[in-house]
Amino acid sequence: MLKSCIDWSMEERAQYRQAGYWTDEELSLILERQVRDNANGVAIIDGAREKTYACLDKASTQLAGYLHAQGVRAGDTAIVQLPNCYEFYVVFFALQKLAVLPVNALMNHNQIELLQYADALNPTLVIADAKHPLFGTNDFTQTLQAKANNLRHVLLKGPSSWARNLVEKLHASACINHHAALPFRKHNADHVAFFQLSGGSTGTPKLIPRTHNDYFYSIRQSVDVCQWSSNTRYLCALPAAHNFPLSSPGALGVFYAGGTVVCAPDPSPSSCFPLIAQHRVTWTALVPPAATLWLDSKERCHADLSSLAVIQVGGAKLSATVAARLEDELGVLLQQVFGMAEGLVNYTRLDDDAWTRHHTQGRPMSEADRVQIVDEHNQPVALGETGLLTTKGPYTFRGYLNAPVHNLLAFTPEGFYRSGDLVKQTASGYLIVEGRDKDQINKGGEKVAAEELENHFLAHPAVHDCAVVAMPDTLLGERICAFIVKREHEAEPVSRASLARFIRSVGLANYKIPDRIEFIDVLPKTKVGKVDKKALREHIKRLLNRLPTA
Ligand code: OOB
Repeated sequence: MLKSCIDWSMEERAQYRQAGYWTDEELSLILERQVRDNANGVAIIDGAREKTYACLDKASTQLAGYLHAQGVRAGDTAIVQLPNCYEFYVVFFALQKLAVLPVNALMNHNQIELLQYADALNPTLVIADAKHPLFGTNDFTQTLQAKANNLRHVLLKGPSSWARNLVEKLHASACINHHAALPFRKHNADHVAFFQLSGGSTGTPKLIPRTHNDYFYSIRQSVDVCQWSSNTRYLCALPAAHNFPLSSPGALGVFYAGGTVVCAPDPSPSSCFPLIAQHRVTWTALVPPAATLWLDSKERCHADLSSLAVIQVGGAKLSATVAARLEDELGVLLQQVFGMAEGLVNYTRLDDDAWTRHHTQGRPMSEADRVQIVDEHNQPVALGETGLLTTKGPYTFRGYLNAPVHNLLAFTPEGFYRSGDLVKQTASGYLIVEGRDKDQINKGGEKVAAEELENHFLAHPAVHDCAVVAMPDTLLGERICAFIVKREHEAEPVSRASLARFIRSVGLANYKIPDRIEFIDVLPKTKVGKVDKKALREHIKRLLNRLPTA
């Protein structure tokens, strides 16, 4: 099942190996190398805890040993939902050592999202946080088990009345015996290492298989572009599971370079500024709204940010004004990062001129990245013209898990992934993101598929039709607006408040809850009969600006 979703041709595989992009190394080797060369280097700072590479390695081996003793085996799948903390990385490497394939859910994912992942993966194992509302009792686990009949093991970080404690399993001396007896063996680096989450534009989110070979290359190449070393002290403030802080170069890049990850609970100035000062942080990664909050924060006057050399910003379009302010007012270098969990990552380079750093979203990180900007007929547009970004390369995936129909649409006939972004390219190969041609809302870096929300609204008896669109927002860039056509002749007229309560009750991640609900008599249609979302975006803009509607 898993192999069938990855489809690099034999020629490409041979070419990537020959060029040195694919080295047939597993991700767990990142840690193994540091244990050999830098065992006492501090890998992770999490609150008062400072963990060396030796500790991280030992804890992940112990956890792998424990899980193996429980019957968890190579090829099994897992759902992991942990906050930014030491245990996130222990679990990541433990599962890599065992060749168990996890999907790392975000902490703000709720029952709908976790059930979708359970449906897609039929996991053997769930590792989550006891403090998450879903795991306070075992009710939700039973619901998960009804979807995933393989599910046999639940470990929770923190005390729980009903599940085993993850942290105890990292320290239990009994594990040491398992450690000695562990049958770790070399795994095939062409195989899937884990699944990334797609931002999605369809009703159900898609899982992105990432192989050891492709992901390892993206980490090495990112470290090279960013010139990281064992002196790098990286503040992980965005959700640890996201591709940006995990591998661009992110925490795995830090571990590859032998530096230190400092865990922040969130990207707010009040969480981050003291950590930067205390641990002399040198790099961090933010989404645009967090960068604006940093600039406008009162705490900035008293904060010591002098160690911070570079702030990376990505996940959504950064305005050139905020870009310039970041450098001027915080005294850092800005690096724009335009990436996607599916693969391709673009960086501005550290020696780029100010115009390039402020006005472009960078260029592909690898010479092997192939980028074609095309029109709706898949024909390349002229240089400098806006078109659809399509891409192919040694670390860009070749198909979502178990989604053959969607995959036909997601790739060009030549196997280029259609990212759904509207971009133009400068003469020197830099990309400028101009917009989007996918049915998605980008709420300050958090992606919401319109169709998923529309399907939930349509399940309400008083809703006849629904369309979800982005509306402009000064801080987040975009927020979510749901246009609702009420069903005629309903005995009880439905109110905005009751629809808002309904959508909150279905169990979606909070960031997907619409910020505004508008009633409309009929959804406008395009000439070919599709819902005219452009007209709806204009309509909500006029309402926001209190202009007369068309
Ligand atoms: C990152 O990954 P995803 O998978 O959450 O989202 C990818 C999408 C892109 O297709 C694009 O629509 C948007 O997010 N995006 C940007 C952007 N970076 C991502 N749009 C404008 N400017 C940017 N700088 O968001 C991601 C993955 C790895 C590194 C950085 C970001």
